[in-house]
Amino acid sequence: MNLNSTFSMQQTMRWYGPNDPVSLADIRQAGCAGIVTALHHIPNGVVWTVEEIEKRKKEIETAGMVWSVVESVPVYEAIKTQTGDFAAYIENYKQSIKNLSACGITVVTYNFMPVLDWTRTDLGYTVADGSKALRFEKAAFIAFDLFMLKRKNAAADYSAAAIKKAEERFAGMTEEDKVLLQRNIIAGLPGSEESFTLEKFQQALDAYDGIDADKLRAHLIYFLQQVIPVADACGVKMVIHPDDPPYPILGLPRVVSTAADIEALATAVPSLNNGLCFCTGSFGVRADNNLPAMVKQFADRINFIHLRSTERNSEGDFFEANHLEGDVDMYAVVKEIVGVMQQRKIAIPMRPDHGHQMLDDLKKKTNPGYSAIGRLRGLAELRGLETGIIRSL
Ligand code: DNO
Repeated sequence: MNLNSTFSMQQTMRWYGPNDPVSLADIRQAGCAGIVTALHHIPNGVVWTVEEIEKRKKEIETAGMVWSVVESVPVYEAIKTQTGDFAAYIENYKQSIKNLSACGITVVTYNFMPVLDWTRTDLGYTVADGSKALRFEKAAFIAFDLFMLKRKNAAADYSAAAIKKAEERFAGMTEEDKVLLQRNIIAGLPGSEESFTLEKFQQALDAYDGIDADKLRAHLIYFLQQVIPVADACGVKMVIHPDDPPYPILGLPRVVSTAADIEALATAVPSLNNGLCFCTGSFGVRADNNLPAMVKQFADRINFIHLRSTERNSEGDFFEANHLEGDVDMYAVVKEIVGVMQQRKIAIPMRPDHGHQMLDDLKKKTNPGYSAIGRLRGLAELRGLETGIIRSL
């Protein structure tokens, strides 16, 4: 097999901009050709100007890489609830897409999760080897919902056994544990672009009164009907990131969790620029998501890949495992992706998603999930896996 004629994933890492403790130079040394970033300093809903985009792009290029993917242009909450000035926010969104395209940046990630982006209860869960991982512990999450947020009718969402477990969990928490739990859930993980106090959080939840999954899906489809024609006209691939975790939380609907969800979006807005960010860590939390089959099913729409694994238990908890361990069959997924890239004759950008805090990084202040060394380990393993698959074609 002539390796020059094969397509392999474009290796990238997420970079949070000039304040990220991991520098562009670090990412380059990890072997990356591309950067995944956003203009985090621009408030949600405000247009990204060509000037600001160009400035960031130059910084990346000066460091010897390219700005491969935007993650994310956030979707303003009013667009999800279809309230207030939402039409104006959609116009702003279109303008940002046009401006990105004018600067040659053509893959844009977004999500449609109400209120919260990705959610974890524990940002420093020590695994067997001493490194630290991110974790979602159901009992702690339910304890937050029932006894800290005290959401109305929340108890109706959980089984008696789950409530009992949450009660016990809560009784064992110190005040410090409670503060930390609340902070982990609502103070905003990196990239989520939102941060709340308990009171503001309840108000944000209230904005979804009367919005069930069907309604939220209709709002998402409306958004796509507005934005995808613009993406078509300026050659931008929009990629939606799945829900994390991939099921409804805190009484909020979530509609990007399964193959059926993605299929519904593709049917409603068939353009291939209505694409998918294939995140194995998010989809992989559900045992009923067959990841290699999903890669096959959405082969034409996957234009960005997050590779990460999680390990579930029977209680509904999960933690972020090493990239080649846990419940995701990474070999099967990457093999399928390699096949898709040969068929489509393109290199799809991929980033090692999250990583354990380990070695020297244990002594440093790092963005949860986005420390240098853990991601470097993940990337190195994934690179080796892909090389082995390609060599054996
Ligand atoms: C977490 C990320 C998400 C993702 C957004 C995309 O690590 O994968 O925050 O960037 O959901 O809009």
